[in-house]
Amino acid sequence: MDTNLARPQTTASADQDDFAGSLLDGLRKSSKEIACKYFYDQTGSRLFDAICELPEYYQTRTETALLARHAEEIAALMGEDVEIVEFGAGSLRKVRILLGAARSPRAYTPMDISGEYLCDVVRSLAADHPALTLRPLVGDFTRPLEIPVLPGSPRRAGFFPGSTIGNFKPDAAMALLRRMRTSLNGGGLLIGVDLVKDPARLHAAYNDAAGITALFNKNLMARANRELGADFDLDGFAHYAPYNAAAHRIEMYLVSLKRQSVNLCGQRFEFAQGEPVHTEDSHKYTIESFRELAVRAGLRPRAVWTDQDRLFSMHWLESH
Ligand code: AVJ
Repeated sequence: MDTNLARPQTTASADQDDFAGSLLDGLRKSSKEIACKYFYDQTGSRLFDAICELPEYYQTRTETALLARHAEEIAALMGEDVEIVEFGAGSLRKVRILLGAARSPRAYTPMDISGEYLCDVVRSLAADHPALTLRPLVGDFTRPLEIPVLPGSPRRAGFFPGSTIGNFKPDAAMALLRRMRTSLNGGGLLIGVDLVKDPARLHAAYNDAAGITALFNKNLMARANRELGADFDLDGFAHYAPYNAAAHRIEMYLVSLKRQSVNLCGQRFEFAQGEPVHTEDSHKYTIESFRELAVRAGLRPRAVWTDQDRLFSMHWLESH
């Protein structure tokens, strides 16, 4: 058995079972919606990994290159003996770059809502970093975050890559940054943020030619069929992801292609022809507008890195 691999703990805030409740609530609204955090079951996490490899989806490769290029400088800002806490850890590919440069990191605490997936990826990280203390936490980082303090209470560095912050409306993003700040006990936060740019480029990233993003979007309904015995007709809905320039965000929908009804948990839901179900927002920022948001959350922007084409940004924010 791996000695450094703690069994993934389920935080008090874990709510994988809440899918049914959230779905029922969302479909009862006059503007139907499904919360985007439910994308990430095992299937959805793997589909998201496939999105990250798409030619149109510049975000992952741009951020990974930024991390690799500035790893030494980031490691110096984080300091020695740090506990790296990752919010929404996913595949762990990016943190490997950080861990490679970090100065005798004390521990790595990845948090993710997808428990099975987290188990898989943490197991393989453990094999590559046998001396590192790993503390996978299965849970929802949007809930109040109580991360148990390690012996010796090492300084924390938060890691929140991938522009996941973009899934929150600016006020909610600010509130989430505030909660993260609290849970970091005075440590800093390294956060990746997608930037505003040519709408055509943004549109292409969420409307890929291979149709993987459409599958990812429809996985919400496929998941309801698998887990809750719902009878969504996946061909009866279209993936639709326009860029709303006035709100600086991609909006993602599943649009009903016909008048239809769907059975879910013993209830019938009617969909009009052309009716949208909102599934995700992905907000884009300028470097300045994101810094303003961070300041409102009580964080101090200390460093920022961006690529030549200004596609993506990484910010180091301090909390003391
Ligand atoms: C993981 C939230 C950053 O908004 O770009 C990718 C999710 N949705 N394609 C994003 C996503 C459609 C992604 N985030």
